[in-house]
Amino acid sequence: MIVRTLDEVIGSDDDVSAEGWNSRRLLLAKHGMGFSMHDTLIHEGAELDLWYKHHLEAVYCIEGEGEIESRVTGQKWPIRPGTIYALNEHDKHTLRATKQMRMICTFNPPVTGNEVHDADGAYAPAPGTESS
Ligand code: 9YT
Repeated sequence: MIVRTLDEVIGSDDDVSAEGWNSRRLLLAKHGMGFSMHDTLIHEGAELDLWYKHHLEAVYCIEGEGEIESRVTGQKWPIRPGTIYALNEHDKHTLRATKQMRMICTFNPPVTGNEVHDADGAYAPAPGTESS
C-alpha cells in the first residue's frame, strides 16, 4: 500500500510549477497505478491553453472559480467546487481562473513527474507509448 500526504509532496521533486500553476503530484507513473493524481493550484488570473494530445485528463475542482472553454466547439462552462471535466477526446481547451482554483487532476497514462507543457499545451507521451 502507498500512503502519501500533500505535506510531504510540497517542496519535494514531485511539486512542479510553471507559469500560472503549481502541481503537487501525489501519485505518478512510478507508483504503478496506471494513472497519476495531482493536487493542482491554478493561480488567480491564469489563462492556460492546453491540449493533452497524449493523455486523457479528468479534473475535479474543490476550491476557487473559473471557466473552461473548448477550443474545438467554442463552448464554455463555469467551474466551481464540485465541477468535474474530462477531456475524453483529447480536447483542445482554455482554462481560466477568476479565483485561484484547487483541482484534483488525474492523467491516463500517468505522468512521470517532471512534465510541463510544450508549445501546444501538451505533455510528452509516456515512455513506450509514443505513436506515429
Ligand atoms: C488542469 C490542468 O491541466 N492544469 C495544468 C497542470 C496539470 N493539470 C498538472 O500537471 O497538474
